[in-house]
Amino acid sequence: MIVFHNPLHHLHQGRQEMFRGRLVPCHETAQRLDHVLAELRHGSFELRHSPDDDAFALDLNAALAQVHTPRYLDFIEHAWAEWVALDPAHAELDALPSVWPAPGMRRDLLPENFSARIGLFSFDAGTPLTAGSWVAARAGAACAIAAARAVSLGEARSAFALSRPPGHHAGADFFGGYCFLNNAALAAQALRNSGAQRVAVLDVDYHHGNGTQAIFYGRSDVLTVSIHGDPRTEYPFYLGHADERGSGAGAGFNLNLPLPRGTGFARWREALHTALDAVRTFGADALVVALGVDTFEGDPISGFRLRSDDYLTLGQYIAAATLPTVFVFEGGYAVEAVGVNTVNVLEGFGA
Ligand code: Q9C
Ligand code: ZN
Repeated sequence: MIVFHNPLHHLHQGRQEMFRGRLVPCHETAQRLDHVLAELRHGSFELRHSPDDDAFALDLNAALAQVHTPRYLDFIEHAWAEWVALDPAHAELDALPSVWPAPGMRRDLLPENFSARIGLFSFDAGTPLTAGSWVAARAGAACAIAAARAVSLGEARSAFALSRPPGHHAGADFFGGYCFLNNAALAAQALRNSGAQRVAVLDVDYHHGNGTQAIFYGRSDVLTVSIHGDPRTEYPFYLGHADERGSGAGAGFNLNLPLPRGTGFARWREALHTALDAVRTFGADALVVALGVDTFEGDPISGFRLRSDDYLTLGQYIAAATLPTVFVFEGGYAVEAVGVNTVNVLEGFGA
């Protein structure tokens, strides 16, 4: 398996996230990725950097514009400079939103005020925007696209985009849930661009992939399937229910499999079986796996009870779909276990 890892990921280092009235240290840390990389070096993986040549950069801009809106991309790219220009003291602080448009308020007009704009383009106060967020997220998007292209070209049956910040909560024009650019959606679109007629995205992160769902909700060429903590009690709360099946041309092309907090592997793997049945029925030519390992029993912010060995089985199940597969790294916050758990999925999958 080819692994594209993001050498610039450490440029995104959030300091604090808002949680229950306090600013607490960020769960989404650079160490997470370092642990996965260290674990990969023990196995038989071909490690490559995200591409960064000029030709790829032009291509990357076009690819980003297929998934995200121009005004959102423009905002994220320049947000840090604007934030520091407001007050030099901001250089020592992360930018966090604190005001959002409620339904019925205007989203079409771009406010001049920075706080108003960062709220317009986000949905929580847990995702700090830092000096290096844009550069890190962009290099991560490059990993996802390069992984999709390698698989499309038949260089390998599977590839892994190992990057952070993660992506599946980011929508066409918003960030949140530690995510800025939707890497899984970018990989799926890249597979479509390279000739796959039907692409399935299977999201196994603990949290519902609201951004990915929203991006493809009206489309029949990309099936989105997510297994996750029930949004009645679990983040991101406002999306991820079983009755969300897609709209318009996309009706029938979204499947949510919410499970209660406390779910163990016996029940979780039944949901995986259902999810893979849907992928098979859809007739996917290629698969993207949004690979979060925050389903682990030791995860500090999540509620499922998967064990390290279960991730080998998870990988075997996914391999049984026999599809060209792009894995994209998402959540997983039990820092000491995130490497073993992630690499177990890849090893269970095989080449
Ligand atoms: N104190 C991903 O796994 N905050 N994002 C939950 C925890 C948001 C998770 C509150 C969790 C987002 C990619
Ligand atoms: Zn998650």
